[in-house]
Amino acid sequence: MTPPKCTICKAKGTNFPVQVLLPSYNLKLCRGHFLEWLEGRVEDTIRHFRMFTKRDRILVAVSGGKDSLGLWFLLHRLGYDADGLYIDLGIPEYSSQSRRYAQDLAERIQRTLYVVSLSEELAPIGDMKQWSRKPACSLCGTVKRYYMNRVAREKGYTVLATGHNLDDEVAVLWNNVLQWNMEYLARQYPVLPAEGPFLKKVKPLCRISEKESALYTIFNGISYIKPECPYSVNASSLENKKFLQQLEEARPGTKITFYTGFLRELAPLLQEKTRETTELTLCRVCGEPTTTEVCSVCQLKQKMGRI
Ligand code: Q46
Ligand code: ZN
Ligand code: ZN
Repeated sequence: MTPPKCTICKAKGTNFPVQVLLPSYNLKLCRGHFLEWLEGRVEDTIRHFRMFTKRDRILVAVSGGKDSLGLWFLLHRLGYDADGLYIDLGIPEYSSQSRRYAQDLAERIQRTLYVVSLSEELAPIGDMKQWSRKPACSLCGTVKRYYMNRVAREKGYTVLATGHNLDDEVAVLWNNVLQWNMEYLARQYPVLPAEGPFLKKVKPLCRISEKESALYTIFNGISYIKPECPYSVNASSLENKKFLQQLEEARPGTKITFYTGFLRELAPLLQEKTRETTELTLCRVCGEPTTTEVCSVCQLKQKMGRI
C-alpha cells in the first residue's frame, strides 16, 4: 500500500511524510505544513476577531502547559510583541516545575516573564480554604484574573492573551448550554473588549484543538508540564471533554462546527441583549476594578490580616 501524501505537498509538488491527520478538516499533513497550517489558522483568528495588531503590547498568561507556552512561542514567531506572566499557585512540585518551563521558554525566545507568587501575595492555593469557603478552582480563577489585569495594566500592556483551546471553549459552552446559563453564554467570546480599567482579553487558540496545540508545542521542541493541575481531577469540564471527544470521534468536525456556529449565530444576539448590565467601580483598597466596594482579593487579604 502506498503511504498517504501530505495534502499541501501534493498541491505544491513536494513530498514529505504525513505526520498529522486532521479528519475534521479532511487534511493529512507533513510536519512543516502542519506548523504552517496552524500558524495561519491562528493568524486568521486574530484578524477575524480583531484581537490585536503588531502595534499592540501583548501579555500572555502562561501556566507552563502546552497551550499557553505554544501560544507565546507562536505569537513571538509571527512577530507580535508578546511577553509572559506566570502566576505561581504554590502547589508543591507542580508549580515549581511549570514555572521552570515558563522560564525556559522566556530564555529561549528572549522575552520578559513576570512571575507573581501567590504564597508571597496571599497564601498557597491549597491553604486558602482557611479563609474562604469557595473551592480552590474558583479562588484560583479570581486571583488569576486579578493579577493578570493588574500586572498588564501596571506594565503598560494593551491586550491580555490566554491559551484556551477549542476543547476548553467547547466544554465550557456545552456546560453553559446544559444549564442554560445565559449570563455566561453572553460572555463566552474569544474577545472581551476593554471595559474601563479591565484590559481587552483574547483567546487566539479558540479554533485550535487540544491535540493540534500539543503537536505544535512538541514539534517546536518546547517542554511543558504534562500532568493536569492536581485540583482539576474532579472538574466537570474533564467529563464534558470526554463526552465531546466521543462525539468528535463518531463525527469528525462536531466540535468546531458547534463552537463556530455558536459564535456566528447565537453569541451576537446574546451580547446585544445583555449589554452593559454590570456596574463596575474601583476597589476602595487597591484601586482594581470590582463590582463590590472592596474587591475579592482585598477581602481575602483582610481576612488573613494582611491589610
Ligand atoms: S490551575 Fe487553578 Fe486550574 Fe488548578 S486550581 Fe483549578 S483553576 S485546576 S485552570
Ligand atoms: Zn507537506
Ligand atoms: Zn482590592
